[in-house]
Amino acid sequence: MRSRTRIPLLVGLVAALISATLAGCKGESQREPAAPAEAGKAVSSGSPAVKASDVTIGFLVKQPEEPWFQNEWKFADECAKKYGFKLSKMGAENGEKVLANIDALHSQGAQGFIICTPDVKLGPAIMAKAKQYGMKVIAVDDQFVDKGKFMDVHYMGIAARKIGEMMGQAAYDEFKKRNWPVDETGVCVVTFDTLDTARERTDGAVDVITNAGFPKERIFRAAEQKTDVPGAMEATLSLLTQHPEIKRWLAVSMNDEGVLGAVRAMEQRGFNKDTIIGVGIGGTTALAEFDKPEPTGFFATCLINPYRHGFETSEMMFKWITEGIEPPKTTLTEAQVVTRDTCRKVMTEQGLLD
Ligand code: FCA
Repeated sequence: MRSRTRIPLLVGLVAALISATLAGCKGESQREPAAPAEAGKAVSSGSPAVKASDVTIGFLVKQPEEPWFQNEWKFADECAKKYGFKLSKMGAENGEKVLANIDALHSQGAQGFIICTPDVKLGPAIMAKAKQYGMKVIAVDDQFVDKGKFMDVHYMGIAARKIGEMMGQAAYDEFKKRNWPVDETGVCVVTFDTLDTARERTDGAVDVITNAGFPKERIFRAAEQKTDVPGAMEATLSLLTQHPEIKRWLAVSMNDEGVLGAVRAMEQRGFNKDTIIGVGIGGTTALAEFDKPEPTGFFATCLINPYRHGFETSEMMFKWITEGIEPPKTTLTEAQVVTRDTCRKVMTEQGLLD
């Protein structure tokens, strides 16, 4: 009889002791102040403490061959160097690669990743995997979408509509300056409407141009299958075939690659710097064009900032992991119009060139 009552009592005592010890431990680590994050030193992430050198952050991009993304990586590397964490740069050209790379990041012990997804509809699958592994996520450039709505995921992108309007205004101003006859002119809009940030940019440009009084029926959309130079070129060539009556073209798109593809297609059909006004969004791709000995139809670009999208997102992620500082939910970055004459100077001033 006696022994039967004594065993549960003992078990209860031991259990109480264990839970008191555990509570004590938790209390200890919760009281730890957040140490400033410095290379090699232990930093607190609530619990347990994480050394900067134990931090691994992934940076996945949908088009690693595009200069914009190479620059994001370059500035993310600078951030990794400054703080002493490991940066894992990965191409994420399709859904399969994205998911496989998140698995790989998990095996590397990564605590979080930044991603420009190849398809915004992958958002829910990406977040499910991140949750499974306890990883933090920041979406960059292209915002995740679930059932037609933006997801509530930390995001840094460009102020797409505003910058699109800037692009349209720059093209329209140059058209007015050149005194081109409206009835000889057309606007070629290389579109990628399934991506919100792309549609907002080109819609912004079209709105500004039509609001300025340019006839709607002279604005032509060319849908690209892929947001790169060949994709835009293909779309534009078929548009040009359909409209041989147009003698002068304005060209806009979601990025420099879209406009460059349009300009190359127009050149193939005999247009040149005197009959094309191309205005893009980007900077690095435009600069290579501006650096050519002779001007081309690529007239200007809206310079956006890969330092912010690469360095700052990485810094936000690092501080989130090590100090528990949650980044702002949405960060939208701005642009500035530059031309052949000003692009290199402004990029240098902004620290975007080596
Ligand atoms: C998108 C585009 C890139 C760049 C970025 C800010 O992801 O594909 O070219 O414009 O947004």
